[in-house]
Amino acid sequence: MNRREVIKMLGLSGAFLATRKFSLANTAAQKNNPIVLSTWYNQAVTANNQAWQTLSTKGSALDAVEQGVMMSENDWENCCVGLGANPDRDGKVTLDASIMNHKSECGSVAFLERIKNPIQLARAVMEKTPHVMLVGEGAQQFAVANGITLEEQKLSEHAKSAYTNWLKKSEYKPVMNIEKGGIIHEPMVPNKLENGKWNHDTIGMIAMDAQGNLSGACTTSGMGFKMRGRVGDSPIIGAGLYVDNEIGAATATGHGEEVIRISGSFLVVEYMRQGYSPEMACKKAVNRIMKKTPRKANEIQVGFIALNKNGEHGAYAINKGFDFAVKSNQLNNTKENAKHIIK
Ligand code: SD4
Repeated sequence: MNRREVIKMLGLSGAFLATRKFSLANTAAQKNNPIVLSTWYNQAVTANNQAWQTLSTKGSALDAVEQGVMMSENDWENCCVGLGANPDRDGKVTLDASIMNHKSECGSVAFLERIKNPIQLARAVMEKTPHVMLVGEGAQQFAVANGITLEEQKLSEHAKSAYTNWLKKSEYKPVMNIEKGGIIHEPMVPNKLENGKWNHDTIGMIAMDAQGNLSGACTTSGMGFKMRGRVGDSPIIGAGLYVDNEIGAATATGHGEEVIRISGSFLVVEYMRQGYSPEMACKKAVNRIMKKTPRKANEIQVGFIALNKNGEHGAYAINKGFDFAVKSNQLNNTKENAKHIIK
């Protein structure tokens, strides 16, 4: 073998070693380094803390996200998740939820009434039926058949006052979702704002567990005062939520119609598959919305959060005011403000 051949051979093995090192580094990042992030800081902290109890004790990401988002569903004061949330324009609370695990198994429920924890029912659809999605009365029947009690149909005090207020004009005009300090979401309740405890909007949560597996969950009452029967992006796999255990996970919040139009969360994961960072993948999906929507940027808000297989996370929104929280061994529920395309 001459010198040139030796160098060539060394070069090749160098490249091989570099590749090998990279994949080992990735593996190290995935394993034993759980992470969870969820949308809208004000509710995300409580939800992440709950999820962390599972993740930090080597539980599965699936259990973690289910338990985590249930904190918002159980919060009667939450404007936009669970039975205490704002009703549709007929005064009925209808809920949407979805869940997806590392095996690409998924389940969802939509247009669901009188069920306290839609996310549990979505998981039951995933685990106990041959289907992915159940809606309305059928979903309710399935819940009852599984021993879930139907709750009384009533509005929380804050939802009642928001609805009474809304009825004065009865206009369906969703405005941008922006956390405290920004433009106020129409159904916001003044006393919650004064307390500084406002819980904002849909909760979408994505997590990686100590085994390096990904899962996600998303649950909401949808847009306040929507038409009866309206279903948003949150229960639509690929729109409000998507997980591919080889690549990453993503979830969305904001105007669901805009997210559905571009299969938003699926698109974010596909951009990560192409090699984009989670933040850049979210940005490209947001840009896609702006390219396709007939609406003006200042009329709509959509935010995505994403997590890749290396445990890296990121987010992007159309407008400012989208906050989320991240919890891991290194990050203790840090509040992150998503970058936004409209300055
Ligand atoms: C929906 N995407 O039903 C939900 C609502 C939401 O922040 O996320 N609002 O369209």
